[in-house]
Amino acid sequence: MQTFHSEHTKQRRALTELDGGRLVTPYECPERVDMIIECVRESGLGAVSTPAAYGLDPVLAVHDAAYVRFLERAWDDWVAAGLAGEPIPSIWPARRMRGDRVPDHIGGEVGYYALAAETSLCAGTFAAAQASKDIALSALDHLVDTGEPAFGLCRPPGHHAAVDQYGGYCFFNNAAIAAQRALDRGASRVAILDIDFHHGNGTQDIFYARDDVLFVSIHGDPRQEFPYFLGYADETGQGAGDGFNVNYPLPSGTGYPKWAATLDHALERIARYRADMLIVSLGVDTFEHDPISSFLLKRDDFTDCGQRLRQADLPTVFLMEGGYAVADIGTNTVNVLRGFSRD
Ligand code: SS9
Ligand code: ZN
Repeated sequence: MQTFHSEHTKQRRALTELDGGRLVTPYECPERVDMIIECVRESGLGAVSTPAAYGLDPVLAVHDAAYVRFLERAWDDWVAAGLAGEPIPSIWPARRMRGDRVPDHIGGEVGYYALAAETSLCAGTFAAAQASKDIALSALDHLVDTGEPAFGLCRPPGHHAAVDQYGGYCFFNNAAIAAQRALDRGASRVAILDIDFHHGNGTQDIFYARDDVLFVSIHGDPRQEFPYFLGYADETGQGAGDGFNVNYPLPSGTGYPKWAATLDHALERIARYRADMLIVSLGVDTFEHDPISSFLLKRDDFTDCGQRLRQADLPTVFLMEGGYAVADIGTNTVNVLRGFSRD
């Protein structure tokens, strides 16, 4: 399996994350990529390639243009406004306020475009987000061109990014951008399986009214876990998309037997859809020692997960999402990929 990787993803190095009531060093850090690429190289998984540059058109195919322009200038505007520290929203268009006005001041704009406050912006965020989607697109093109599976070592992750909102460490929705390109290149039914610990609210949002992308997510129950306000089982899609959104919320403390049985259900749903391509939003924050999550998967469980994914027998692209136990992130990620590749 070929891996796509870029050092430019490390241009995002925010100094702050709002964690509970304090500012901490972000969990979503550049070292995550170093750990994963080191394990990929040691594992003999396959070649490591640099992504091609695709520009912003594939981003604009799923995201709002004003949102993309905001991300490009937000850091400079924050600094120019004389604000200290890193951009963090302090007010939103919450219920009973107006959500149809974008203010002119950066302090209001961050509230308009952020869905959560933990994700500080920084100087390199836009460049890293661009590298991340280029990785996703290159992995997708590799699959379409060769028929061989690929791993996109995306960072920052993407699945929380909605049409016009960032948050949960995500800016561009890499899986959605890749899915749209797959359709543009001739696929007719794309399945996105999101196995990150957190619900992929952004991916769900982007495809909620569509039947050409099936979105299936297994995640911590939003009653107890981020993003709290989406990811419930009764969210099944709307309009033409009715029936093409499937959420499997699971309680804190879920271990591998129950998680794997749920994965099998998810794969049955994908098989019934007769998907012609599978995009896996691969988060390994389901790990038992992840610092911000509450599932109990062990290192070897990730290998078994990869083997089950292989049983789906679909052209597959893996795109990196979360995983914050940095010391183990490489092992856990490569275990999935090797489990998938093993005959
Ligand atoms: C940590 C709360 C983190 C955001 C989680 C985003 C995960 C992205 N105090 N909340 S995969
Ligand atoms: Zn996550």
